[in-house]
Amino acid sequence: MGTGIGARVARKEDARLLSGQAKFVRDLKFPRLLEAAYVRSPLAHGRLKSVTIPEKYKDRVFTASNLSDVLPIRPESTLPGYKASQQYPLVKDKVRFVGECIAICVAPTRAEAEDIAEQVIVDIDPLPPLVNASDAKTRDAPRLHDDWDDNLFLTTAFDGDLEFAEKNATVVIEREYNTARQCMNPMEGKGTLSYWDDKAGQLVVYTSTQVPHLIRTGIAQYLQMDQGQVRVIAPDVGGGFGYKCVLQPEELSVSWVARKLKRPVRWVEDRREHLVAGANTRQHHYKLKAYADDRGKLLGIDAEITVDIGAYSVWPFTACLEAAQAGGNLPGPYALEGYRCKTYSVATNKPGFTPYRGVARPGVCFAMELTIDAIARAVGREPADVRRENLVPGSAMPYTNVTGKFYDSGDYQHSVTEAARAIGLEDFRKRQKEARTQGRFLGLGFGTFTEQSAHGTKVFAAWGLPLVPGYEQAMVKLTPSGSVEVRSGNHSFGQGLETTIAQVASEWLTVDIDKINVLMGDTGMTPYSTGAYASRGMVMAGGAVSKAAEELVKRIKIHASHLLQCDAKDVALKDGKALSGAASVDFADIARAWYLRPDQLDEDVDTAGLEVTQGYKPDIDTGVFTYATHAAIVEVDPETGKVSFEDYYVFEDCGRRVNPLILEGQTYGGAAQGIGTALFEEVLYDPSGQPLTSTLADYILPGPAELPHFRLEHSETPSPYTRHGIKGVGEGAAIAPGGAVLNAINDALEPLGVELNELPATPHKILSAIMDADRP
Ligand code: MCN
Ligand code: SMO
Repeated sequence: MGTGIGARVARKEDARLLSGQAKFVRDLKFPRLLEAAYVRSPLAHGRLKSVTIPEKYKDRVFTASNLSDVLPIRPESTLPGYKASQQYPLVKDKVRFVGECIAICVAPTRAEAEDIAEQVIVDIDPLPPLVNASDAKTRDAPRLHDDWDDNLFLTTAFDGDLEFAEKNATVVIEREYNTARQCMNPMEGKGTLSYWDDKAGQLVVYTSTQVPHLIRTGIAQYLQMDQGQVRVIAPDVGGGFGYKCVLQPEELSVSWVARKLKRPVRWVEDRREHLVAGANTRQHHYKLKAYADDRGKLLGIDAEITVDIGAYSVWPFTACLEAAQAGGNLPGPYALEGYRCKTYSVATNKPGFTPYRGVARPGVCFAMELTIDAIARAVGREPADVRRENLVPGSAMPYTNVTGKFYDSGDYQHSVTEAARAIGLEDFRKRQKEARTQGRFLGLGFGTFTEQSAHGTKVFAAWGLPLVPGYEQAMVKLTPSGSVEVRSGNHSFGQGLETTIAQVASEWLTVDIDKINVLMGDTGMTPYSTGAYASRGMVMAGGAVSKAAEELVKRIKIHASHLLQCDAKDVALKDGKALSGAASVDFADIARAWYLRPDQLDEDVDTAGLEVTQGYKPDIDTGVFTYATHAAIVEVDPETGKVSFEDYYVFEDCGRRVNPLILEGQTYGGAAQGIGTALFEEVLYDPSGQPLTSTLADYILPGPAELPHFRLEHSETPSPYTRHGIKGVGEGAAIAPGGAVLNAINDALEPLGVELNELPATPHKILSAIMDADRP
């Protein structure tokens, strides 16, 4: 195996990331660099009447009137009934959330730029703010977008048949569920540095992004430039989580000023800017009715999902992605026949919704998993059993579910069995009983989900997004000194792709990953890729590297056969050498012959060379499905509302694992974020739309002390449809904790008659629920 697929090797990138050698946007040094600060809207909703700039700063401050040649960001969707929003990178006429950019100010230092920003006076006529989706949805609510006839980006309906369920159900569960608005808080905030390169005739944009090639398209489109005039480089990126897979308005205004002034300009988001203007994800409301028989077998679900989108659609993923995914994924891993679902994507005076690790599924998994437990309580059975009996059985794979999802492989029921075993279900029930007699409240909760990954063209098209392809290209080459170089237009921003695509190349080329140089994230020197999101990087970029490396192996063998005087089919590769019997040549010899000593090769040499670019797409267009069950044991303190973890176990299957060590990190990190979603994180607004959580003292992230010791096991069911049987997994672990942890809390507090149906379960909410339940 060496350092190939399946090897548990440390990450290549850690040498620089852990020693302070990494270069983030903030670390770049350029002569004559100007730093940018923004004048941001102090109000949630209003008409911008004027922006007054002190005379001496006229050439340092730019507003929408300067950027008149920049088109507004107007993400398009092909979904019927979708309404597009228009977002000018600097507000032109109407502010729609607190923190929206009104003017960009530049100076040699950020502090000076901020001082200038403070002296710019904005005059805004306030309009009534729409802070809640439920208010914004009403007929007579004021309009956020003047040319719309309501505040709905989109409504969708899935009209399945519930007749059988309604007739035969002995148990009907009705619930409302809420998930909170969140921000993603990558360690490194967003940041962009742009300059005009006269020699190349290009605008060069360094930006902290997951999707460099997409950002080039976006910048060219909205600045009305040819794509050949734009080069986007993603340097080291300190986490993305979805926040960095969309075009940010700042990327446009910084680039415009850099081109205008012919000077490098940089903006680096600070934490307050992130918490205010990046407060943009996960806020769902569910109204759900579930039908089941007396054993808890699900017969049907009737759901209404409202997503509080905020003011604008993001480019390119639009306001539609969340609701389209929510409606399609609510049935999740369950074999459900009757399904009806309506979704509403509502415009409100908050920042626009961005995909966040798991996209919609943390919400739907929460709603579904709490419903399963509510059914189990209603029929008096063990939730693990009810869950298992409702899951798609392994014998039914591949399985097409009620919303048309094609589950390619796996055994979902087995994941519950394993989780129940590992968490010690039977023993726990005894301990729980005993603890109750001592006034202690222990609870156990499960969360099971599927994670669609590496979706194909068709899947994105069905979500209204035809510009996202289900394929990818990569280049693999031998350099003149015989070392291996991999080039991918995808990017590595914490999830480890830099190492794992090297492992894929290592698998074919038998060269240690330390000797494989991986170049990523620069549109100027990599094949086109839409980037890493939707857990597509490993399958897509890994698949493309695999195909290119396979072809390179063929070519290496042909050239080696000339040097070894044998038939190409008798050449084998081992440890970076080509062997034929006892004779061998190094890759260095082969590369030298090709690049520097062509006289050593045959006259009819194959001119295809030692640089290979290949494209790849999985054998199906519907994505491949990873799955997992999370199990949590908690203790709830009824006096303080504090939740502590006794145990947390994850059983996961993401097909063939490329790097088990990285996967552990992915799972622990994702689950930590999910526990933030479950217990702590919540963006709050006052009735005028002012954010109340604009520092990390108000917006609570979990730290090591709040997290459990995670235990993790994998099974490996290779996907029959991808190279090496790999499935994507980067988002997965963030999906289940909301459901698993709240089920555990509700299990713990059952004797008090408490059932919490809202995220996050803060101590305050837990105490209020206990008090409400106590009330006679
Ligand atoms: N992997 C593996 N074997 C597999 C599948 C994946 O070893 N069978 C490993 C690979 O190291 C790969 C990583 O897991 O680099 C994630 O792979 P994949 O599921 O293909 O996801 P992407 O490369 O497309 O990464 C994006 C994904 C998403 S969508 C979010 S959101 C997220 C996530 O990854 N953001 C992250 N994980 C993150 N991890 C960190 N540290 N930072 C982020 O911003
Ligand atoms: S939210 Mo991940 O970048 O798909």
